[in-house]
Amino acid sequence: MNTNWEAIEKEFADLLIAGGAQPALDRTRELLAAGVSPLDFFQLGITPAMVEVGQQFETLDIFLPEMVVAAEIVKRINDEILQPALAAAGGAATQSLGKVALASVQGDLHDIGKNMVALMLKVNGFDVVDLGTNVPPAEIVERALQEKVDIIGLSSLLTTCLPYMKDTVDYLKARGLRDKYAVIVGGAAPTEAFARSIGADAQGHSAAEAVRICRDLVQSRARA
Ligand code: B1M
Repeated sequence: MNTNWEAIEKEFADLLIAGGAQPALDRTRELLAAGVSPLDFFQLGITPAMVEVGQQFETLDIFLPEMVVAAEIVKRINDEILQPALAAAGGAATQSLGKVALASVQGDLHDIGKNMVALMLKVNGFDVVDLGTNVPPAEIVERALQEKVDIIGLSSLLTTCLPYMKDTVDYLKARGLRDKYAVIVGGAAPTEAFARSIGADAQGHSAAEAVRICRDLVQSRARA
C-alpha cells in the first residue's frame, strides 16, 4: 500500500493540536479500514506527529495544556484502536520468551512510548511487569528481583532523568546483581553512547526494536 506518511504526520499533528478527540479517532479508524497497518501507523504516523507537537511546544507555538490534550488523544487512539488491533494480530504465544520489568525512570511521567513497548513485548511472547512511571532505581531493582525477571527495561524522554538510568545500573552493581539481568534503555533521551557509558547492554529507538533487542539478549544469555 502506497501511504503518504508525511501528509499523515502533518494531518495528525494538526488534529492533536486542535484538541478534539473524535476527529482523530475517526480518521485513525478510517486509515486502518483502508489497510494501513496499526504498527506502521503508530511508528510512522502518530510518533512523528507527537515529535512535531513537542517541537511546537519547544518553540512556544503551543503550551503545556495543548501538549497534555494531545497526549490524552494519543492515549485514546492507542487504548481504543491500535492496542486491540495489535493484540489481535499478535495471536497467543505458546511459550514465554522471558520476563521483562519495564519502568519510566524516576522523575519521568511520560508513558505513551513505554506502554507501546510493553504491548509489543507482550504480543511477541514476553511476560511484562510494568512498574509504571517515576520509579526510583532501588524500587526498579528490588521489584525485578521479586518478580524474577530476565531483563530490566528503562524508559526516559527527559534528559534531566538520564542520571536515574545510571543510578539504576549502579544500584544493580552495588547489590551484586549486575550480571543477573540484561539492561536495555530507551526513549527519546538516552543515546547509544550514553547506554554504553553507564554499562547498559543495549539501547532501543522504537518498540519494534525493543522486541528485537530483548530476543537477542535472551538468546545470547542462554548461550553464555
Ligand atoms: Co513532555 N517533553 N514534558 N510531555 N513530551 C518531551 C519529551 C520534550 C522532548 C518536548 C520538547 O520540548 N520538544 C521535552 C523534553 C526535553 C528534554 O528533556 N530534552 C518535554 C518536556 C520538557 C516536558 C515537561 C518538563 C514540560 C513541563 O512541564 N514544562 C513535562 C515533564 C513531566 C515529567 O515527566 N516529569 C512534560 C510533560 C508532558 C505531558 C504530561 C504533557 C505529555 C506526556 C503524557 C504521557 O506520556 N502520559 C508530554 C508529551 C506528550 C511529550 C511529547 C510531545 C511526546 C512524547 C510521546 O508520547 N511521544 C515529547 C516530544 C518528543 O518526544 N519529541 C515531549 C510518542 C511516543 C510513542 O514516543 O515516547 O519516544 P516515545 O517512545 C518511543 C521510543 O522512544 C521508544 O519506543 C517508543 C515507541 O516506539 N521507547 C523505547 C520508549 N521507551 C523505550 C524503552 C525501551 C526501548 C524503546 O527499552 C526499555
